[in-house]
Amino acid sequence: MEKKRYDASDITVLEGLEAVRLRPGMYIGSTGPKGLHHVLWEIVDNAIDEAANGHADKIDVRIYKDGSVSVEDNGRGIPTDIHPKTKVSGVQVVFTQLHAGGKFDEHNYSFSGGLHGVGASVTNALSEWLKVRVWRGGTTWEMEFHSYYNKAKKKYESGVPKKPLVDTKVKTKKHGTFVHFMPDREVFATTDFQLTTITHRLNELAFLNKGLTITFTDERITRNEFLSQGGGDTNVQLDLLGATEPYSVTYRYEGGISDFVLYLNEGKNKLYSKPLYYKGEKDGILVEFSIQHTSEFTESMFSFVNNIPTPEGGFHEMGFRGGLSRVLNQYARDNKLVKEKDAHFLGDDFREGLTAVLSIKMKNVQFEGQTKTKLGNPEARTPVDNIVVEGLRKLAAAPAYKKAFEDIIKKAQGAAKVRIAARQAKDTARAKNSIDNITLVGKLAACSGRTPAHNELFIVEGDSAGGTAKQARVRQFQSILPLRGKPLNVEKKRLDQVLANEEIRTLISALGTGIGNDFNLEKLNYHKVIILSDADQDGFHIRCILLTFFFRYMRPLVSAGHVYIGMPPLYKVYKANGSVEEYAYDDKELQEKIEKVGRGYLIQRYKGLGEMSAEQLWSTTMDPMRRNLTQVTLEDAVAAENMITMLMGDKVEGRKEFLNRNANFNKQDAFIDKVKLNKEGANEEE
Ligand code: TTJ
Repeated sequence: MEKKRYDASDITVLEGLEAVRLRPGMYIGSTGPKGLHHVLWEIVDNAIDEAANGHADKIDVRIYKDGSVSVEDNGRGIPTDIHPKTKVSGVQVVFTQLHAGGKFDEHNYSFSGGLHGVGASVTNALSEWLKVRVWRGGTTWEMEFHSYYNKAKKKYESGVPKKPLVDTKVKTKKHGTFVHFMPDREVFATTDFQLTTITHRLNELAFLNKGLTITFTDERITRNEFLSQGGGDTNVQLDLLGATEPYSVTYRYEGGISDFVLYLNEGKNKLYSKPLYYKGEKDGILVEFSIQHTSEFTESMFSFVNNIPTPEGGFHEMGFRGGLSRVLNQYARDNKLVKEKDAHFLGDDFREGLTAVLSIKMKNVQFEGQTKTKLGNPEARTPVDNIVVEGLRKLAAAPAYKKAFEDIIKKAQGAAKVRIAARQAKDTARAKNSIDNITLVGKLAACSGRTPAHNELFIVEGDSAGGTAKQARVRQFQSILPLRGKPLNVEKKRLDQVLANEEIRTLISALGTGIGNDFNLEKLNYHKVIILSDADQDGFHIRCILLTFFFRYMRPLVSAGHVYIGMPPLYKVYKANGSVEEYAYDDKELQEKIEKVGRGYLIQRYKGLGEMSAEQLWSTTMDPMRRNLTQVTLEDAVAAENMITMLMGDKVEGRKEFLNRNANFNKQDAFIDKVKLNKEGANEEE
């Protein structure tokens, strides 16, 4: 280390980074996979800002073989001149000065994805090394930082400049910023960047930033490795020319969020082919929305604030819904599409089959809710409402959209009719048998314990496996709900049909939360809801249907991480004399267990849960100490939405292909992969 003098401001700066290093969770939520990706998003956000302000139109993200990652933009470049106040370069300020942005404000940082804005210095503080290159004013600047253990002081020094900012005098016409860093293995539980996590988010960012080109390259994997591992679109075709090139993908959408809507509606029947799109600004809030109706019955709303997803909704969505409902009701009246004496449509009527993307930009954002992904700024409501009204009025006046608006009203009329009929049917049914009143829950074998946080509900495929599970369980905290046959495909049903299904009603009342708008997570009776199905096609289908149901009607249950997939073993490796018994959950593990058991091993392959004894089911699948549970969380609602449409929707081709490709059930199936899985306990840090 070269000797360097630091002035007073440097010292507070370094102390700032030390604080980050000491308590990373305070700044990035966790040191698990989420936190790891968070430090990358901090850097990407800076480049996105530069693009959003019109100074860059290209961003490249690259993962290297050594696990490091870089982000490059073609913007103006971070300022390289000396900051008069701190007496250090702009580059040094950016990477060593903790961003002021409200990180000590309880409401302003989030533990669950979404909220960035703690600044590039946090990434620096949590990196083994970080290198910056700036192309600006015809020359190339470079600077380097590192973190290391200071033996004399017996502590880590974090994000310390290794080289000052230097003008390398390498002449260039280029302008932009390149940041390359290695996340610190001492900090993160894992430093393995996930290709799908990154590509999903980059794709989303490309949708949200019209015309921006984002490329992603992963040098850890070749194109053909990627394709043969089931990546890419449904057409898996080995690429002969680029076979050994690193996997690389480019996202660019001229249509921005309208292209996003088209992407979400892929494979659905659209009422009109061109999404409605409008952008406006009011009271300092930028509002952009795009909508398209399909023949489906459910609503798919994806909202964003400052490019951050807000799956829990909030005031911007309220404004959107209010504006949409008002302007469409008005349109129906003005154009005599409804009779004078007819009742108004309800907002719900206009949102049947609606796919919408709403993206707003505003200052001083407050995130709230279970997962801190709900916009809590009431001042966002009216501007969004007004711009939706203004935009849809303008669009409705254009002859090209006349048919679209008429079809929207027609669809709403259908929805209103069913709503009124369902209400009447429900009122009659409620008198005898209200959902809130079912006390005797079908075939549920309820546990005796009364502490929801300790209780587990196993949803088991089939009566026979259900019977085994009942024998195996610990009655104090484990409940068993056997499902006979297949519960109905909720994707294709209206709410009233879903509620007519007895198995689903049993499930709803067992969970205790209610569904849809009435859903209340606080009433949940079981903090672990475990789907236990066979590792075959039927089991896969049942699992998809249940996840679809949770996704559609109990989404917070999934996003709060209460849903799990139980993983029964596929094989038993044992000796005939009974001296050893080992279980394997996939083919790789099978090989390991075969080696472990040694000569004279025998293999039993389990075809279904029903083949196991109660003792085996307990020890391999139900015992909290030994089982292999996988948590389902909603990391990527968009991917889940698409996957569900493909698996559960009307079009058959994609599904067949998908099922063929994923016929190897030993692997995590791709649906599950899109929804995002964590090993039990893996996210219980912080
Ligand atoms: C600041 O104001 C003067 C002109 O440049 C502005 C700026 O900082 N632009 C900028 C920063 N462009 N790109 C960045 C950037 C890019 C990456 C990849 C990482 C970071 C920390 C900043």
